[in-house]
Amino acid sequence: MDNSLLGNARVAQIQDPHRPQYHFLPAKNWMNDPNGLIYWQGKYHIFYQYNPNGAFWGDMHWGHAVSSDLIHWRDLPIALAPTPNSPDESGCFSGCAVIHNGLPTFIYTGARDGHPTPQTQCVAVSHDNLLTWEKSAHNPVLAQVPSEANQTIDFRDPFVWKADNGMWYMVIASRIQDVAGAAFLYRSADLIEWEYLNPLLIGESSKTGRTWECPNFFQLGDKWVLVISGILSSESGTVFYFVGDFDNQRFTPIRQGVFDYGAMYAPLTFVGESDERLLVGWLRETRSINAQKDAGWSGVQSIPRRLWLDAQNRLNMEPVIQLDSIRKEALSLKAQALNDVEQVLNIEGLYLDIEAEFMLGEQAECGISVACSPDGIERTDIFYDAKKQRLIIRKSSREIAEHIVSQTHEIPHPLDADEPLQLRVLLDGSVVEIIANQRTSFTQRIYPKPYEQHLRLTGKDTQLKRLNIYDMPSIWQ
Ligand code: DQQ
Repeated sequence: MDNSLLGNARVAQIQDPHRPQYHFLPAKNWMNDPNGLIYWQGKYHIFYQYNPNGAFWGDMHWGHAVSSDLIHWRDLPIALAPTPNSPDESGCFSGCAVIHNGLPTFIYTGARDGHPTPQTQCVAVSHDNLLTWEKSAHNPVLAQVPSEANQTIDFRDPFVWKADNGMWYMVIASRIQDVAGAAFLYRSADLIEWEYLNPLLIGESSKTGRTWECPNFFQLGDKWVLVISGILSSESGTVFYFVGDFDNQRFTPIRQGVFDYGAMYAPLTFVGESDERLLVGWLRETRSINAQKDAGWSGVQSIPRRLWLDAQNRLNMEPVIQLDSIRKEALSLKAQALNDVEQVLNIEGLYLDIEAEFMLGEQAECGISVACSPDGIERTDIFYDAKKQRLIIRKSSREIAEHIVSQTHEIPHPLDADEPLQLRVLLDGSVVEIIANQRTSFTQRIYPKPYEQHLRLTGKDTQLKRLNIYDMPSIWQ
């Protein structure tokens, strides 16, 4: 067991302005998907895909940290490591945690390169408060991909829940060869013997990806929600959600949407202390592999978000309220008209929580720009165009070249009649989590230079209702 994470000195981050200071990431090396999230005996546990050998993907272990408040984390020893000559000899891939017979239990994917079924489902149990994990002698508990998949390669990331009838249910992400990404539904009494039921959902390849990963399936109110991560190309993947009805083991979506249009991937949901549905997602790096290796770290987890459905069955979200307790108010602007203004705000920094609300005229264009260089040329704009009903995220930077390169994303964000635009922006070094009206999410990664960062406020045909900006401390001090 690698104990190097214990008592780590999380000091180096101060010298690295791109390293987030209030989002969770390990002291060093590579992290991707959140795994096995669970609230257990008064504590939140996060496990995560972790490579102990460096800041690059490979040799997947499960890292582990614990928290009382979902904000401050304490590192614990690695929880799962590949076992030679076993179903997970090439890696312990993603999975979830449940409590079975009173014991914390992982259901995860074992990877075995070169094997006819290289991805199989495995079980591990903890007898010591989630610190060490004993792999089941029955592993793999599920090896066979349903024949209708017409492939035996992609079959991973089990998500398990207990139904009211006392049975365990599981969805596994996969694909149907030459068709699209798919999620398969299973049932079990003991987490060991699994019965295949039917596809829970089959996507459309051009819209939601040719392979699905990391499914989540859970009830919110009287509806059910499926969240999946869809591989759209070798470079891009997007998190989608479906809302619908679940009867007789069949899921019928009535609405679908994009959960995050940017760098978030492979989120995992779980149930919090007050039975609320929470979600944590991996915020991928968008800089080169060499830059990640040079930094010595790669991958961040989002601030946990609480989920609910609004009256139109749109999936709504907000950062957990616990985040408010570490904020320090830095600037607050009162209501005012914004007519063709771009105002430099009297605040600097890369570690902020921003809340803004705007009433929009028909011609309104408004928003805030973060991480602006003093001359205003390098910047990340988070704007809204009322005519287009779109959020416009534009990054202008020297990240990839000596000259300024701009990247623009336009995201549909229709507002209801008379609905103000609300923006929540969590800026944390290289992380920009943007949530508009608690339902449209875009995660941007930025690696700005130089490091004197300003904020700007822009508005045309707009009434600013409020702008509150908070300084955010390091969670590691
Ligand atoms: N990451 C894991 C897989 C999962 C993928 C491997 C999604 O289990 O499908 O590190 O990012």
